[in-house]
Amino acid sequence: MPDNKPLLVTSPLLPSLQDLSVCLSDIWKSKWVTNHGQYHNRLEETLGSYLKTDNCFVFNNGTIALLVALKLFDFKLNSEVITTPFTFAATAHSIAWNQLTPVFVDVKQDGTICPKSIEKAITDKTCAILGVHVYGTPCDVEAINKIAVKYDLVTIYDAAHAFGTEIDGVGIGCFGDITMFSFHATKLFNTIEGGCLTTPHTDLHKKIYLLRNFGISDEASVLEIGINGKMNEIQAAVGLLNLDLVAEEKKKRHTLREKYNHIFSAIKGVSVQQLPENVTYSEQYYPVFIDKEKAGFSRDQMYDQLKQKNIYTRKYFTPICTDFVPFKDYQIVTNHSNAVIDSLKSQVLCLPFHSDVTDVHLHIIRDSVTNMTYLLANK
Ligand code: T4K
Repeated sequence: MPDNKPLLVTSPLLPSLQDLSVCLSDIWKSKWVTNHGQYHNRLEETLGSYLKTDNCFVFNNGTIALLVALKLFDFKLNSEVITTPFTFAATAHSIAWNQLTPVFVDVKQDGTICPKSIEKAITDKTCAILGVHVYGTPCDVEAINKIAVKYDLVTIYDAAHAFGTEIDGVGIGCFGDITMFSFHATKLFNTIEGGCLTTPHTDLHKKIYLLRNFGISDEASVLEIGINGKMNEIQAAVGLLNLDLVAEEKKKRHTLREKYNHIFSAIKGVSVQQLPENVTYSEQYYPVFIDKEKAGFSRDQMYDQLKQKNIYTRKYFTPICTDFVPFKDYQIVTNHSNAVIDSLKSQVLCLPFHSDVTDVHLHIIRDSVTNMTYLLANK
């Protein structure tokens, strides 16, 4: 292992300290450090055009942004929100924190929410669909939109992994009624902690603005039960600086993706993420899917094997939400004879995917997996 340093699944993209200190001096001089400052406003403007959405509301983290997205529509208490269990806990928690009921449905083979299972789960209490563009793979936005129109449902997307994803040149944040992006340190574009909402509905803008800032409309009036979702000036400065670095990091990850693809094309039973030609990769994660029968080894064996070599992969997203204590009694609605998620959750492994991954690391990964195939076949 180069330097014997552990190789982690992700590594934050960070601006140079020199560049950051220029911004910090400026912020210090201005003495305006949060509450819709200059850097905050500039980041919102810049991101709006980067994401091709015209509008963008930045938040102090993605989870608060998602809480606000769900709060916007004044859903009746305990209404049902159909969602996927194949996601980070924050997706389901945001529903429950709004005193709404998550209804978990099955996924497609690519890990995104299954439209047929969504339709099966609809009841007269359903108010919304919350899909997740997991690993930057877009949900079937067309099919979901048809269902939403047919049953008069709100469509919310969690695009925590899909920063910069486009379908036919259209920003992923343009689909559905509202979309959340996460800018956590583990995301390719990050503000250390942060996130944003985008929506095509201009009539929602004022309410988002209010909900993000305690519902305050002016010094003397509070119009909504809001929260403190504001991004501070230091986060925003990191964001503006990082935005300049994203293209280069994406290029490096694209090359890394190709190298990984090449390695796994020679390994039976391991498949990789394949997006349709009209969709761009967010370059957020590099998931592989291990079919134990075909590969001769399991996902967990690969995880352990790489860990022994100081390479730390992650089983995003195993356990799934319905394996967690708060949701353990929830069923998964499926339109398939065997729930797709049951096999998917034992197959997926996210490999280190960032520009610190070197060719030496790749050789270790390739050799470890190849040796595993050989050793297990000759056991
Ligand atoms: N929806 C989805 C689909 C999401 O994936 C997420 C977040 C959200 C909603 C919520 O958005 P935020 O509220 O977070 O903006 C991490 C992140 O904390 C979380 O943001 C992310 N998803 C999730 C998929 O991954 P953990 O528990 O895996 O984090 P942790 O601390 O184990 O770190 C992961 C890896 O990153 C480790 O190998 C170490 C490395 N790392 C981490 C940090 C924090 C670093 O190298 N430097 C760092 O500063 O949740």
